[in-house]
Amino acid sequence: MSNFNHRDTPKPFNRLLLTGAAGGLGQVMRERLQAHANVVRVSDISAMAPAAGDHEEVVSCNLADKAAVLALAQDVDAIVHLGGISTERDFESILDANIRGTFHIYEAARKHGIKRVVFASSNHVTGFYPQDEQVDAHSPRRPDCYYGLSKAYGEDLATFYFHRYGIETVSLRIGSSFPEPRNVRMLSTWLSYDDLDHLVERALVCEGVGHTVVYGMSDNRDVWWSNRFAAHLGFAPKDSSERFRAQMEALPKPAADDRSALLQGGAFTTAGPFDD
Ligand code: NAI
Ligand code: 15L
Repeated sequence: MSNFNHRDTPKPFNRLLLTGAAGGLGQVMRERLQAHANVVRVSDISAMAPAAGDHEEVVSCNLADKAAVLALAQDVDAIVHLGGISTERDFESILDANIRGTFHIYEAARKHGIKRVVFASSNHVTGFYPQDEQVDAHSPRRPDCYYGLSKAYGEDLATFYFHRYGIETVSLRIGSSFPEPRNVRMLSTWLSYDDLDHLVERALVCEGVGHTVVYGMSDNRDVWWSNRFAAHLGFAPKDSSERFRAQMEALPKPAADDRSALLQGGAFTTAGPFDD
């Protein structure tokens, strides 16, 4: 009988940093990144499960704290940056967690000589396009909220840090990554966890990515986004939202004058304002 198991296979990274590890996608990727690194350093501002053995390091960190993020990224080979506020909020909250936080990640990468970042951007960078228009990585951005603006800024940081310092990034404009779609919109935007895992793996190991922007969606029937400028990643999603169609189409329909039902960003396009 063979003694082979996946821990005997050489891994592409010694140590990976995962931010946002307590979140929905962070919990998924915390487990799945084990396949790519000897050690995964998992971090969040929120409480996390303790380290599972000697192949994990758990570090509590507020992304808004520059010195803490610098220490967090010590001895790391690549960063999967999922941490931050993941929905629309008041600008000041977004400023600290997402705008300052992502800046701190890139500064830490620069100072420690880390050459690859996988950045969880969002479809809300282009959320103000109508649902009947197809967009791609070269389409002018139309952020649909402060949250979408913060992701657009994160993508600009990625471009700057590549041209100035040679740090490569794949920005994942994730659609809707949940166990299942939750509404009709998500029949177009859904990204299964298996396809997310595959996308993150491609984003980590594919060579010569510069700054590549890719939409994170499964092989859904009716999609709004083209990945023609990200073909070099070799991202080939296998799941499809189609098996949920009947269930989603049976849900109550939005009102005919509901503008958010016509726009790609859905409800994010009408969120706020927060301080009137
Ligand atoms: P989530 O909200 O479940 O997880 C985000 C994590 O970031 C949380 O655990 C939170 O505690 C942490 N965080 C927030 N502020 C922080 C701070 N100042 N310092 C340190 N940690 C902080 O979000 P989810 O769904 O897991 O998304 C992960 C990433 O992917 C986010 O950046 C989100 O914007 C992005 N994304 C997710 C999509 C989805 O469908 N799940 C779609 C598009 C983008
Ligand atoms: C996002 O960017 C959010 O983080 C996530 O919670 C979903 O709402 C998703 O977009 C979406 O557009 O469905």
